[in-house]
Amino acid sequence: MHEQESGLVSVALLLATLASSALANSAPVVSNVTSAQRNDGSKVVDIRYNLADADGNACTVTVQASNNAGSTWTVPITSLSGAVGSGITPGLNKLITWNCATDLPGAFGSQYKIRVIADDGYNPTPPGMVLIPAGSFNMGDTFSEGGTDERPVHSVYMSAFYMDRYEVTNQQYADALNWAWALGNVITVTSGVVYKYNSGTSIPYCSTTSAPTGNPHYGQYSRITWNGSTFGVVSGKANHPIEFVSWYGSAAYSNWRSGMQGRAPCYDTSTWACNFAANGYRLPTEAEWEKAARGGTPGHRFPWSDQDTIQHARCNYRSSLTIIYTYDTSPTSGYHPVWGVGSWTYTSPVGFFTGALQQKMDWNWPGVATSYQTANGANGYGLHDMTGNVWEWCNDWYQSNYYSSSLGTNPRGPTSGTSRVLRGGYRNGANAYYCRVAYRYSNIPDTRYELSGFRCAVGTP
Ligand SMILES: [Ca+2]
Ligand SMILES: [Ca+2]
Repeated sequence: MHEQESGLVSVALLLATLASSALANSAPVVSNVTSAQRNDGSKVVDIRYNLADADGNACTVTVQASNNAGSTWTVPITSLSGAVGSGITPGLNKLITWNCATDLPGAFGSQYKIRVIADDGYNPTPPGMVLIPAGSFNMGDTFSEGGTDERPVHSVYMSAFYMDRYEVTNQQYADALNWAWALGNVITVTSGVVYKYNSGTSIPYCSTTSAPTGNPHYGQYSRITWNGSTFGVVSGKANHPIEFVSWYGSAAYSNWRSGMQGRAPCYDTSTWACNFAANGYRLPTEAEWEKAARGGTPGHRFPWSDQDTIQHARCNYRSSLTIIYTYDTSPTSGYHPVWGVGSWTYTSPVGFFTGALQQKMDWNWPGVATSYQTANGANGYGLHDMTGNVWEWCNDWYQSNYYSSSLGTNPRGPTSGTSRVLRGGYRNGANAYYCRVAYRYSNIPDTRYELSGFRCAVGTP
């Protein structure tokens, strides 16, 4: 963005922002914005600009005005004609005329600026996602209190990417299963377990409620239903995270979600290689996950930056009963006081920990309390549940000494391995130690135990 100001007293001019950067699309660019007030007594202002769009999209052009040199853009500016509104084709020296005497009768000032914005209709932010800006961060255990695999701390530069604001939910997963089922030859359901089509039982994706109980299927914990033709979700669990999903099932979902939105799939489901150049959904790399989890504020132990301690009010985890971590300052111990009950603890709906006083009648938790005061568990990027609730699969193979040889820019993990990375702790056996953003966990990619879920990322071009 750059700006120019005209020398006129009553109106200045400035310009050119454009908002889109694009995936499979070139963003429009506004340039050479000028504004000049006619000196014929009409008070009409002529606004000129150039509009370019490399792939030729017609744009919707809007104009904003500021009377305080750009601090705010709230001046009414509606009496416009010319190259403004929808269907504006790219070209040079586009002209908008503003009858400012109509919008601003009697106004006079030297701090006016005008901004021209062009939108080619392409939304650069995938639905449900947050842009994690490019930049460097210190990855690893800056407190020197974790496992040796969390060190050495090393600086990593990450390109911008998008990250899901929430863990992928049961409803999202069931919708994608139905989409995949309708395609045919993508998935098979055998004894209540969803497998990759034609893989026998070697590539399990997830279990449904009719899967066998216990290891390795854990059908009793599934919230996905199957009636022989349609997948659904157990009542009340639609906005809870999918769990007991394998790494394969997480990667496959990423492809289905891409297909549902006309994006190119990232995963080759024969080799499970990830094409990072594709514009579709994928699992975050381990470095992307940790950068996102840190919320833009370096050097903290948990996703939030206002404290380096953890409590039940902020996330769904198991507060230490016998092992004492000084940073676990939860006044309640054991399972979460409203999401755990008896010998089991349950997922919380994604984004539950907002700082609101939550009511049992709204959330139907298993605990007996009728209300529960949460604290804000979102981080600086607005991401929720980056610690606790469910473990989150990452794209990378796990290697304990990887940090000693990690690339300094966009590391993508070792080229092979036996286990895939899991991050962020969970709600059952994991105490505060496992909830630290630096903690690294892993499991073999077909496992559905360990209460594992995931969220997706999308790269930027
Ligand atoms: Ca375009
Ligand atoms: Ca989580």
